Amino acid sequence: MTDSHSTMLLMGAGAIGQLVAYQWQQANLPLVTLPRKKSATDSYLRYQFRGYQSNKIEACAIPFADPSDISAIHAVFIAVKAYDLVNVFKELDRIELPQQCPIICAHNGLVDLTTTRPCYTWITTQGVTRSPEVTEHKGLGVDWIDNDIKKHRLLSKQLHAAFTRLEFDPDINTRQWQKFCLNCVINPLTAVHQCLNGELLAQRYQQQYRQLVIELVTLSEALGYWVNADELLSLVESVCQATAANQSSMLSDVKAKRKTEIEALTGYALKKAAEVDINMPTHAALYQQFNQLYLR
Ligand code: KPL
Repeated sequence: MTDSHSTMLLMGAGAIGQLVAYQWQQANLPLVTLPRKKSATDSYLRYQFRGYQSNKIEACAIPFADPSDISAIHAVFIAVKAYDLVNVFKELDRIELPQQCPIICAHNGLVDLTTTRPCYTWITTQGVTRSPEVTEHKGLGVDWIDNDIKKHRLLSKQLHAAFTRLEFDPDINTRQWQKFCLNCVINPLTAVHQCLNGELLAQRYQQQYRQLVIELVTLSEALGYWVNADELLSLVESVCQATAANQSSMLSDVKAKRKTEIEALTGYALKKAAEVDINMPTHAALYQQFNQLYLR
């Protein structure tokens, strides 16, 4: 599947970015990335990766793109936090990436993007953990991508080859909204209570997460998404069970003193609620509590 225009540009090499890079490179597909700092001396971004249930850690490397590589790039995979998206799009303009190049966006949460570039949503339930030493694929999940990506024939073939559990979803917006609702419950709650995902199922948190679910269902209806309260509740509970020993990405960000995705989750839900004149008191209280604890 080699072609002079078959290279993927990866923007964001955090846990999900490295998982994507690892799988793409395992399928022998060409990948480049951009250095985070202009002063990078190495010509590769290096990372250590342990594949799912593998007993070996592999030393992996993604070459940095040089100006002559730009014309070979036929797709971009963006795996940065929601608040960094604007900067990534500026960077794509700066390197003069052609406007028609398809962009896959895999961020948690929602932002109202203003780009005119063709963007395709990617949703994942893969469990990946990252420490300074190694990134590990710990939980085998599923990936979904917007079915419309199929119009890019070569890219679709590459995606099939690299991601064995990838599904092409004709209704990706609904799936993205459901994932958003799920993250709006689990992420801020685990962050303010400083608990693992599984611990949220304790009796003392039940009333709070049920209330968060009910308010999200009201918002969903007002925005035209079909979300059923019982289904969302059982989705929250099953994800807490399946990822019981995991720290949510937001709790990890809080603990590492990194910027969090609270604005792309609770902040976005409250913004949309205000637009359609709906009250979300439990989310508003959680947002306030979160900001009192962590806003710097
Ligand atoms: O996506 C997640 C996250 O941590 O961001 C969940 C589903 C909550 C799993 O940890």
